[in-house]
Amino acid sequence: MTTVAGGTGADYTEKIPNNVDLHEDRRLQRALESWQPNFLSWWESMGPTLPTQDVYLRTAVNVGREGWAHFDHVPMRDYRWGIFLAERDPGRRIGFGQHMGEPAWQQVPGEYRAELRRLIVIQGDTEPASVEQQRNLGATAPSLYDLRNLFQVNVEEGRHLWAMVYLLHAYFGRDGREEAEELLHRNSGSADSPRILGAFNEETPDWLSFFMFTYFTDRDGKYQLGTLKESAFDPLSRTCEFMLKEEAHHMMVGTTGVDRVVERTAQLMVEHDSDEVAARGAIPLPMIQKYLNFHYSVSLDLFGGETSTNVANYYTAGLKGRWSEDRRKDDHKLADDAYLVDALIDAGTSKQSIGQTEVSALTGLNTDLRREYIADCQIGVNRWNKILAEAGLPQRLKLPHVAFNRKVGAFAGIEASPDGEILSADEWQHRSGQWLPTDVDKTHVRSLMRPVHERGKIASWIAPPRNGINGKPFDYEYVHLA
Ligand code: BYC
Repeated sequence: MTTVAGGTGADYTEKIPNNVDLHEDRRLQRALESWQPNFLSWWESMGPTLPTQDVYLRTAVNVGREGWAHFDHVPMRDYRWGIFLAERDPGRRIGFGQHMGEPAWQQVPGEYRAELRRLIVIQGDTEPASVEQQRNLGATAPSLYDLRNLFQVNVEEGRHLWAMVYLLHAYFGRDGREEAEELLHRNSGSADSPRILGAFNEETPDWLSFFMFTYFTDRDGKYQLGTLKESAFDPLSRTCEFMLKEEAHHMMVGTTGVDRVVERTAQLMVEHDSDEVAARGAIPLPMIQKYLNFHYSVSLDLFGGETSTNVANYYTAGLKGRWSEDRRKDDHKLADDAYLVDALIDAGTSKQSIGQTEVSALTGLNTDLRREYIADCQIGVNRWNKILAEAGLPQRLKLPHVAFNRKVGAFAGIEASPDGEILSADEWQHRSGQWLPTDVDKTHVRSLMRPVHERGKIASWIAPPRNGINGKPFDYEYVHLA
């Protein structure tokens, strides 16, 4: 059956590709049809600013193991933002919490409605936020390959917004529809109606920030989606499972993006036997370290407090699990377990120190997830250090201490150095410029951001990628500019 929406003449059965039998639910279809133009006008006004004819994009067309994605040059406005849930396992049972062993929920239980809606709204809010943060980057892309990757990330974040909006519309009635509208009204960095989580109100003004963001902040997305994939609410679980597939590309953009910046810097350092690469059009290692410090610490905040009753309740109720829940060798209820979390010991006294304290395992679950994330972040740092080692350089990059530059959780009230030394406000004021990007650093990085929109060419501050996209060479015409 083909449904044609009044007025626009758009064929929505075609326009909203889906594997949820949308055409069988006219009420839902109409609700999403009326949200779609609002989404498109948000995309026009808050999405990528660089005018393009078309972009070589991957579009999700199915969820199967083979051939879920289709590559083609498409005008971005015509990208087919679809609704895809991983296939349903009819026998799926809840894997943790007080409902463990019961069949997964196909509807939202009344008693958990508010919490589930809140989790979905927070997740949904981050997706358009990142598109807003990245909207001006096209104008300074270091190559057509990078430009295409930026746009790929952007359209997929748009699709992830669709995924959450589908859940809100399909399962939360009128307040779900209202929340879906609000997702388009809040804006990154807005004074009146900012995005919900801190990191999504920061600027992404240059490509080093973009690569750090896709490495560190998108990786929070990977871990949060990983916990929501465990959810007892099956539609949420299935949508997150499929989102994780797309997320892998965003991780790749971040990891290889930073690889290539480090590689270029290392090349010039070796070539000129000097650390002073700024004048040679590259980004000095200490500056890379400062950007890393900033994006990592801001992303650590996205895991919430070291101890949290919210997360304990989410877990017990079955709404949000742990990373790799099924591989954990415990009772998956944790009611009697304890866990060591990072903490400020003797806070507010002269003996104040950074250490650990034992709490109930349930309230420590944000720390548990943060630690999984930190271990994963370290893998990237090891990669970058391998590039430096292979270039014969002694310098190394490093993740700062978990207490460094935190605005949320146990360390929000103190200042700590990247080595975990507690500092007075004065010392912090005096020394933070050694660890976080200063105006001088930002000005240098921005000065390098001159667009290279010519096929096969690349900016001075970054090495070309080792591989192109979908088997295409680096000098492929990934984007046709308008
Ligand atoms: N900024 O109990 P607490 C992604 C609030 S990224 C501002 O310690 P909880 C993506 C918190 O809401 C993944 N506020 O923490 C990446 C609470 O407020 P109320 C996004 C913050 O609730 C790149 C209060 O502080 N998905 O997908 O256990 C590109 C006390 O919180 C922040 C999710 O996050 C902050 N950083 O955990 C595109 C999953 N942190 O209740 C996409 C859904 C905490 O006092 N969200 N607060 O009003 C959650 O699971 C949890 O809400 C959080 C916080 C992990 C965010």
